[in-house]
Amino acid sequence: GQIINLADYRPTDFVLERVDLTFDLHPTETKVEARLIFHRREGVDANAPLVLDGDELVLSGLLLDQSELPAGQYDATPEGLTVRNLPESAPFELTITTVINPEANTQLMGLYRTGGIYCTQCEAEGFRRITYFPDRPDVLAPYTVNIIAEKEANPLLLSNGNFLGGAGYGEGKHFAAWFDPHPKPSYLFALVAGDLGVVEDTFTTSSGREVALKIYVEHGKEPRATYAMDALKRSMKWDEERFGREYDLDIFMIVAVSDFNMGAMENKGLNVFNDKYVLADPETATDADYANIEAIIAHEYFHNWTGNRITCRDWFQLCLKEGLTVYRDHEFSADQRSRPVKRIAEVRHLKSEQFPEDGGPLAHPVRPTTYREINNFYTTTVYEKGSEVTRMIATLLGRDLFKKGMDLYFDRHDGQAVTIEDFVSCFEDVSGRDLTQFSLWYHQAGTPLVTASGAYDANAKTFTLSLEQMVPATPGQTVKKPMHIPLRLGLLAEDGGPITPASVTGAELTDDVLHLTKKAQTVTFHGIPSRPVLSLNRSFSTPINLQFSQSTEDLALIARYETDHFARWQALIDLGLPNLLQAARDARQGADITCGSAFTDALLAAAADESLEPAFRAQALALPSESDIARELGGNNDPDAIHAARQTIIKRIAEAGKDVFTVLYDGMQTPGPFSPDAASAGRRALRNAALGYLSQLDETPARTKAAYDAANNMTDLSAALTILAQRFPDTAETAAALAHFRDRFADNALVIDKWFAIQAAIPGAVALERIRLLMETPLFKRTNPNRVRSLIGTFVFANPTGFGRADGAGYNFLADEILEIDQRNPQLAARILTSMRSWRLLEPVRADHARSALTRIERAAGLSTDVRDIVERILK
Ligand code: BAL
Ligand code: ZN
Repeated sequence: GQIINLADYRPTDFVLERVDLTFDLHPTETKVEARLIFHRREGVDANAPLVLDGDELVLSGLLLDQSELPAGQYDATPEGLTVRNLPESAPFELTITTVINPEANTQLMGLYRTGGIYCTQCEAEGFRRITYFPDRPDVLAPYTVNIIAEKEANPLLLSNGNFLGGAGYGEGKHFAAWFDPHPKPSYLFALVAGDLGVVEDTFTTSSGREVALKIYVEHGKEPRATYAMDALKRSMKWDEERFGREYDLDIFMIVAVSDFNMGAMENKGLNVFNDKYVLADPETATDADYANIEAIIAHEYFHNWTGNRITCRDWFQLCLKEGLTVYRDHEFSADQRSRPVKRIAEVRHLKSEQFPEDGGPLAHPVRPTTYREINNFYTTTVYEKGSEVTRMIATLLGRDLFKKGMDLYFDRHDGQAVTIEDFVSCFEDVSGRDLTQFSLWYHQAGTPLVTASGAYDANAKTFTLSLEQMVPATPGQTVKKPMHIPLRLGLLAEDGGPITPASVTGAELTDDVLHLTKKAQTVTFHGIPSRPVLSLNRSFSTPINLQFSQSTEDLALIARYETDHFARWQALIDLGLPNLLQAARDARQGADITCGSAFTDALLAAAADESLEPAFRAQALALPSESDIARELGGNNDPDAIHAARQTIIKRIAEAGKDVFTVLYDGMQTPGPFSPDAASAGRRALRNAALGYLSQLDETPARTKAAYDAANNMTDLSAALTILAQRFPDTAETAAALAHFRDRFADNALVIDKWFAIQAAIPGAVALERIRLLMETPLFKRTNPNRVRSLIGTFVFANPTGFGRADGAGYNFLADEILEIDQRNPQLAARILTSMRSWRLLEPVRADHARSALTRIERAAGLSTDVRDIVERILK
């Protein structure tokens, strides 16, 4: 794996006009014939050869305009095909034959087999594992695909675009032909063949065209695909209404498969999904599963315009489609559900996953300029921070101009492969605003730190806000420039009502958006009748760390009266976090742990406040995780001390809130048949949060076991089982519930994933032994990425005391597993290894163990580029 640099980008020497593929499918010997029509790009040297990408390929035939080539005219290796002496300007046809082995493809990139069906994954560079090809996103062409396969085993033959026709093919085979008229890059190619059940529906677009909708799942699972179908139809409608985007083929298909590296893939007209994000029914799916399905169905569908119709010029531009499409799916979910609750969940995720990435050795800009393995850049920075940057453009421009800018983007670039600069220009052109400084959000890595302080002058009736920004150094970027930071804010009077300043000097303020553009800036609000309480970074308008000392009284006031409910939640976190941090420091020193009553009072008031949505109250009751606390502590971290501290504070909250939690647990029932709607989900979340606190006061598992026995849906069942496992791990009741759960759902892989994950998260040093035993059970399947993620992934990402035990055994286990998984599936191994990204924040003894384990991985023979790239960056 050599390093690829953005600065080296240049277009291909040859233009690809058309692609005609024929697959003769066979589990171990699939023949692929690719007929590619090229012409030399104008101005390109007449001697320049055609160079195509390959990965583990063997060439078994090559024709130029239907004639054999002399051996000297080409070179083929597993990694590439070079053809010389090609026509100077006339188009020519290259016919390339390769034979590939789908059964042996354990990387799950290219064409592979899962659950007896053929399926593909080509993003980012999987197509080159199928045939030699200019496998890069700026090479767009229409595709015709012919699929030949044994009819009985593969009644279904699918590819992108519209169905052309099919027929028998003799010897028990049949064939089907598909044509995709929309020029596309190879990463959007897909093929699926096999025997699957289907859920069908139709959607009539705004201009009156009828689109056939099909979701393919394993036979017998059709009833579990109806929610996904509903989400798809809502997505199609929403994209028409909100962004004016209509679907453009006669058919839209989704195929659910059980072995998949990613969540899902937006192949043109033929999305392939990890079945985890398609299948749901009340008995087997949690409310979180339903919400994820809705979001990911929408996300992949929205890619049809942001990604497929307009794609990326090169992989450095990945955020062009991903950041934008995440923003679009966030907006969709916010419209379908509760906007503030959705925003809280997004920010929680951003802070837990992206902030540690941005603050550690894997930090990279949203639009990087260099990479060694593109698979390692499908990160929360590209996706979630990329979405935040898009959101900030919308904040800076306002809703109408943002819409205009998007319209211009769709008009101007439809059918093209473009860059972030092209995207940003559209918003500059519609608004007249210079976004040069703002664009640093794409180019500078690291989470900016904004320090704020305020002073009220009663005589002058002014409130002065001093702001300073600092962008921390990140790998490869030591010197940073000040950014354009849009801070939403509000001023509250002592009674909680809003204060509107007469005027503002020192910064641009548009509506409630303050523009921080300098390293240090002093802003004065005039005409302020009494000391205001400042609510800063409303709705998390900008993804920063904010240092702003506010009194507990001011925070409590915000928590109680802010009209922005996100800000209320943030104030509760800001009240609680200092207690958690101090408790962790005290626990490390062996000192007593205390917790201020201002925090517990405010938290319990919110929990009991019936004017607030239950889902919001549940979010308030969910304290920052142990990893969140570790990140905020920022160094010398001892997972055991953090765990002890957090548990003690949870217990204090439970004691102070016993009555509140009892009322919630008894009263927050969801009567009637199960419904996955957001309001019902919120009630379940709040009731289960109450149960979690009550269990802290219980001496025995009786109450939680009763909740487990009474549960009539997966949300309540898995919540009760989680509480049993966490709070009462070594009891007969927990053992019985775990066994019951396993036996009841033994034939449902997605639920068994939950069974593994719940056990993998049980804290304490004995966790590792539990993991090893679970790996011995017949239910553990190394070949299935979901299973590996549910057991090993949960252990290393979500069990800080078990994984980070003081003797380093957890880190050693990880090293063994990474080396093992890497043999089969490098992408999965590299992803799991990122769990070590914050190892330098550990206290010295653990940090030493972590370094040894990482060094062992680094020195191992035969590492994939994926793992080598991550381990070297983490150790640097
Ligand atoms: N393009 C990879 C999967 C996704 O982000 O939709
Ligand atoms: Zn995406």
